Amino acid sequence: MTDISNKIQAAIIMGSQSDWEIMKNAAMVLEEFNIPHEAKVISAHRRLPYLTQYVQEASNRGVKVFITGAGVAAALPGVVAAMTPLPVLGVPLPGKFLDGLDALLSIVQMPAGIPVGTLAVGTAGAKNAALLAVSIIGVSDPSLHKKIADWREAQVAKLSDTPKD
Ligand code: RP5
Repeated sequence: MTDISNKIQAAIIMGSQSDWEIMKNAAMVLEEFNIPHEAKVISAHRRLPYLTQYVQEASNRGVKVFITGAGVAAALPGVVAAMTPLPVLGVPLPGKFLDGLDALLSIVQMPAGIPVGTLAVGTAGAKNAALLAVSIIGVSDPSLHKKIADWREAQVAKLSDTPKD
């Protein structure tokens, strides 16, 4: 996926290639807002040393927010949050048996002290994680802040109060 420059502002990490179908929705939103970003598949339980190295290096490259997605036991978001004081957003992904309730509880129930900002299960969560990342980056970027405000207004402008078939 996109690696616009070596200096990224948002990093998407997912636990498995099988997560990409949903997590690419986060990447699409970041692209819409022209946020330099990249996406990586790095499992916390399969490749912990590489995950540690990547989070450190991404922080040194100027990343401002991590978007993490994982299914089932879903340790990845909490592990990333343990490695950095930067904001970490977590997207629970549906697995084969519990439709993502397992991942939701794994990610949302972080003990006090190491937070993960947990979004909805699945595609809505992936999109909202990226929108929240844009808002976070926009706190120190007035033009981006205005862009997301305008984007929201445009969303509302599309609404109709007349039901259609
Ligand atoms: C998690 O296990 C991943 O985030 C993925 O959602 C789930 C299944 O992974 P695979 O067995 O498809 O690689 O760690």
